[in-house]
Amino acid sequence: MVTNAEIADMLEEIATLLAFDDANPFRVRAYLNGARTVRRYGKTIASLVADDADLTALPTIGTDLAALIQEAVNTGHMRSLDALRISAPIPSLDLLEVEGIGPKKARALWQELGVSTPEQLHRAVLDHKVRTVTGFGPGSEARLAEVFAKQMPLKSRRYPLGTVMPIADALRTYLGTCPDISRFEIAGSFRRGRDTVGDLDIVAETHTPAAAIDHLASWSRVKRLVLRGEAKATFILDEGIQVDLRTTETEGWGAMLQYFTGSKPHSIALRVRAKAKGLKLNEYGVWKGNQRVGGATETEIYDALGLVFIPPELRENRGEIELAAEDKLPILVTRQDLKGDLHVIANSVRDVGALLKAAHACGLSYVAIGPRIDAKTKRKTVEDIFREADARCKDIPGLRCFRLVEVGLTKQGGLDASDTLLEGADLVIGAVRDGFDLTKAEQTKRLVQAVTHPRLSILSHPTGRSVGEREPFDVAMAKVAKAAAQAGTALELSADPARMDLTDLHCHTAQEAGAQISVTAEAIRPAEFERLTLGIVQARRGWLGPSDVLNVRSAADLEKTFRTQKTNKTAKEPVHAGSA
Ligand code: DGT
Ligand code: CA
Ligand code: CA
Repeated sequence: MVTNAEIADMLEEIATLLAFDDANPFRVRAYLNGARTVRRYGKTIASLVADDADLTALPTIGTDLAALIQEAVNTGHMRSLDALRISAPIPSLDLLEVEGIGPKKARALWQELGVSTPEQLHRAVLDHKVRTVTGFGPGSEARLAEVFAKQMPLKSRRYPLGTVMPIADALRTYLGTCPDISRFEIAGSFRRGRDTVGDLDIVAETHTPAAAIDHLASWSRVKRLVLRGEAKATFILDEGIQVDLRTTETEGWGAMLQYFTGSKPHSIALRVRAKAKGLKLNEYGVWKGNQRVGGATETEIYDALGLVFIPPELRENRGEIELAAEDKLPILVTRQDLKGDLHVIANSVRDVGALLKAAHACGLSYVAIGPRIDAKTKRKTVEDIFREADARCKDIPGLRCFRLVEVGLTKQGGLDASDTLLEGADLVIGAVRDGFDLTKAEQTKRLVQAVTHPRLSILSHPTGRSVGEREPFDVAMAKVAKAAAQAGTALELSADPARMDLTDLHCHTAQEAGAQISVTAEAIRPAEFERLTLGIVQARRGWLGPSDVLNVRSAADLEKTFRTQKTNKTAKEPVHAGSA
């Protein structure tokens, strides 16, 4: 299926290629606006097309763009883009990936040197050929040499946020001991809370940049210093992860932090906005002519651009800038909002006590706890765990325990366990454990069937994702979420760093369909409740507010909900029964 992002990329590429061709700027803008609409549209455009919806009803989408989008959904291509690629004044857009190369420079490099890829450009820089090209000189050639030197340890992999967290903590502790650094922040995708990060980007406030760089260079966990400039440096840590350090003066702290936090698309959109206001935004501040009108804090930057402060998790150019202009940003859920965790796994009586203590110690006032059930699970095991949970819970004032069983789903979306195993459970969680290779249609049908099952309270691992190993499978999430909302079943966001399922975008889709999300640490060991912070960050990236999250609700409220599900739902026909 063609995703919104892919369609938006195609439209953007058309805009870029047209810009190369000196096309009418209004035409270029029309494609860019269309791309933005598609990118930040909450539902899958492909499903709109499948439903024969009128795309021109969307803002900024006229008949031409609608036809292109339809073509992309139906064929995976836009023929006019293919044609542009052939006729464009440069053979590819790859050069634009190089820092400092825009359309004009890329065209000059192609026309005057025949250079069209970053590799060819690197060679031309080393041969000192670039300084002769229109728009370049020895200075810009040297800057490019620096860019390539920095890119040498190519970011070959991305690291799950959960893996990076302890490294980041150690780094923070170490930087905290540096007398030359008055303040610092880990910026980049880490600060935006992406579930994987390519590297760590540190912004450090200092009056003595060289000393700050020396300090980090002498950290025991730094394997080597890759690049050193006056105000910045790049390191590789023992784990292989890259660290970029940028230093700043106090007056420019906010500007540098904003710049280095990104995302790039967010920052580019801010720059366009600055320009429209007769201002200029760069990593040193917001400027009116030669005068700096903002830069000490991020709030100052956003304020100068007529925006309220935008939380880092939202900075992806998915519509947050437009909302910030109207002071209509969503209120985002916080860790403090969470009152409980509804998916705590105890597979044996032994595990129960420590898990309950840990849950209470980290401020939760309720948990749902119980075993993962499979074909070998005995009724007695489940009963023993339930009894233990009831008994231990009584010893912890202020903690309420729900009895939980986690069962697998069949490929048809039924529960893969006998009814007797579910007896006595306050809630049943259905987990996708297999069947990752079903077609999109089969998967959608399966999950719709599952969420409408009378006994199901929460759907776990809704897209079968495994971070870095298995992409979320293809499923019409909007449909599943809508069915879940109707049936009163929640979808889960597991903060297990290896899962992080639902993704941020899927959370947003679920929210728009009106479904509740259960944010869980999926703890099986006491220390794992800490993961809830990772889950909250991802929920915020999905624009979720307190009212979208099931375990923000009180224990009393949930008790009522689960009781109704247990009684009513058993009697009620599932909404889509018989369609399997
Ligand atoms: P990552 O490391 O791949 O997970 O993603 P980021 O977002 O951390 O990207 P990174 O480390 O390449 O750069 C850190 C931030 O610096 C990025 O979010 C925005 C800013 N930045 C980097 N390159 C550019 C650029 O060419 N233009 C602009 N406007 N900002 C840039
Ligand atoms: Ca980064
Ligand atoms: Ca970086």
